[in-house]
Amino acid sequence: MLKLHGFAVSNYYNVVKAALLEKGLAFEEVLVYPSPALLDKSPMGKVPCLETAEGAFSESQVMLDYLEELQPEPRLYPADAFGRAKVRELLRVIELYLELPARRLYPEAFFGGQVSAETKAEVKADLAKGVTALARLGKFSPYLAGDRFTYADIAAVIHLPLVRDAGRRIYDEDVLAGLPGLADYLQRVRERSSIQRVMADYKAGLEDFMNNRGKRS
Ligand SMILES: N[C@@H](CCC(=O)N[C@@H](CS)C(=O)NCC(=O)O)C(=O)O
Repeated sequence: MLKLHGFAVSNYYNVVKAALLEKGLAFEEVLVYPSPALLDKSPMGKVPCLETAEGAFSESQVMLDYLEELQPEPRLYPADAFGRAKVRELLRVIELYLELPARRLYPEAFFGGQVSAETKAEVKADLAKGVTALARLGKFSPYLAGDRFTYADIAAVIHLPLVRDAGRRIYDEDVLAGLPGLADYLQRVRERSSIQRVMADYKAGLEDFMNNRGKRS
């Protein structure tokens, strides 16, 4: 059986977990936090990593591709090559130009640390560019890539609220305001049972994550 290593508060872990649930694949969750002990399964020591009968690998977007090949139905990429490229483009934009810049704010936004004024200014400019890119690409009608639910929606519903929350805490403003209709869109996608389950597990895992954070680092 597939084993998903990571923890329920990790947004990248949750993207893959929602994909496994959408695919209806059996999987086991292995609770681990990022650490050098993971290096044999995940070369950066990051989570998630996915363990298969043939071995383990890392990187959530690679896992999404793998799951689509392993179990083509229900399809979470469009059937045509161009449609798939457009969904992958959305996945990259969300990760590289929204989640990764926002991640630089997380130490102060969520963990009681401090982020310099310079970093805050850089991130704000980067996020503005990322939002413009996503506004150009995203259809939000009713789904991010158009009329079908895809992996892009899983990434959006999990990563974007985190980006927005970090922005609110640091700048006291909605950094995603340039994405019209986002609130309704997120509400629509959150109705899916896969996302409900991931959100419930997130809430249940949050206390343990915060309580043990000091002990881990
Ligand atoms: N590009 C990676 C990002 C994974 C990632 O950043 N995971 C975080 C947890 S949400 C992590 O392991 N952080 C620990 C670290 O950066 O060392 C993916 O898509 O899987």
